[in-house]
Amino acid sequence: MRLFQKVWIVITCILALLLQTTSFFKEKLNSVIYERELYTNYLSIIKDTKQFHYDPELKFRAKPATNSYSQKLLLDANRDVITPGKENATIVMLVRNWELDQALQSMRSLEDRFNKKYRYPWTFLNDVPFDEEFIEATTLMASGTTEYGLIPSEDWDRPSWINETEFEQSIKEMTENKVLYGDSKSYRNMCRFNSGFFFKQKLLQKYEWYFRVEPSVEYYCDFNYDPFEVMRLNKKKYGFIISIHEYEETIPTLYDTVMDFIEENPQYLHPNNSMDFITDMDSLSNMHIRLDLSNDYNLCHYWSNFEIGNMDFFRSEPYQKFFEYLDKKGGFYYERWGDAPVHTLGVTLLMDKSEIHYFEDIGYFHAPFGNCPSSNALRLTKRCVCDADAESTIDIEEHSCLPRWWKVGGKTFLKDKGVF
Ligand SMILES: Nc1nc2c(ncn2[C@@H]2O[C@H](COP(=O)(O)OP(=O)(O)OP(=O)(O)O)[C@@H](O)[C@H]2O)c(=O)[nH]1
Ligand SMILES: [Mg+2]
Repeated sequence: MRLFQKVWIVITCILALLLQTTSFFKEKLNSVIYERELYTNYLSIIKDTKQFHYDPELKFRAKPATNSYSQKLLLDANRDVITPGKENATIVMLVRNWELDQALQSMRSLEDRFNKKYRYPWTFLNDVPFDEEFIEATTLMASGTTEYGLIPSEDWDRPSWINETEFEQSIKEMTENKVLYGDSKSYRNMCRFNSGFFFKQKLLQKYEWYFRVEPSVEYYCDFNYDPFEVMRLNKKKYGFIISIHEYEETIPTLYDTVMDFIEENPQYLHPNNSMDFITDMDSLSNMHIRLDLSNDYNLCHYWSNFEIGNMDFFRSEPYQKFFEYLDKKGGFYYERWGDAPVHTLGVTLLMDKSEIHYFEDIGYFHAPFGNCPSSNALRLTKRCVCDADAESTIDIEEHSCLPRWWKVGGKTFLKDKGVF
């Protein structure tokens, strides 16, 4: 190759390189200019907004007939700030290994909506040992620490005083009658465990407060506060979201057994109990279902798949005696007593009515029902993703006992106590 050819190739290469570098810098410059423009635009929008005195508090200010939970908006100015929760509390999930995906789904939802800012510890309970896969995935999903407890057989399995023939007969009859979970032996263990043993587990001894979570549930809204702290500050001991009617065929003798207990132990009946909530039979505007009931119990119960509560109540003498009495009657096995009506009857009769709290503002779904805050202001400020008018939103549907709770417990919210 001649010299001038070589020089020509070198010059061409340099020119190509220069051209490429220039267009690279030009692109860079353009994008900087574009970003600058966006920023200037953004500033001018903010400035305009200020000129119009935009004030979300004014826009959403409480209306005379509001049922909003709080006078102040629960806007979260420090959405990403972590201030670890200071309450003596844990989030509890009773769960099976094969429910890992569903457990992770619930965890992700609760972490995003609440716990990632507080990092409360999670406690997982199981009647068989958790496997490695479950432990690894849930540990990584949790923002707080995690602990895994194996439930002792005496807290889970059918006790020795249960008559096997009578038990098998009940299973057979309930299966024939297509009673929900009537054919399941393990479901009965689970209900008995949740009624009288979860708060006795070794891992839970160090805690006062618990937040019960089930697999496959969803939390529709940001919490924007620590519910454990709110419960403590307001002297609450039991918090619920959904209240519905129980299937009567699962608890034919539960109410009468509870009444026998109260008759024999009148000292345990709280003077300010909420008996009216479970015996009120008035027809309310939302009640179109006919309840052919065999006793005074209207079947209303707090749906226990969501609970935020104080375990000291369940550990107290009145509840302990109450549970032991029920347990000895065997209805967890001869019938199919659920932990929801058992907790409800205990809370209703043994707890001060003022210590029960309805969490109106926590959006929640456990198939097939949910709660979506009815206040538009709440839904917006708490970034809810739910439809307050959906069929699954149970609060004023006919199956819901909430209007009865409002009637008995009063339709008052924390704002009335000046907490927020
Ligand atoms: N470890 C363990 N957990 C159980 C068992 N049965 C149920 N659970 C858990 O107990 C809770 C309640 O059980 P679910 O099956 O959700 O009962 P449910 O809420 O009445 O009914 P669905 O949610 O409609 O199925 C859930 O957290 C389950 O994961 C069991 O045999 N072993
Ligand atoms: Mg469930």
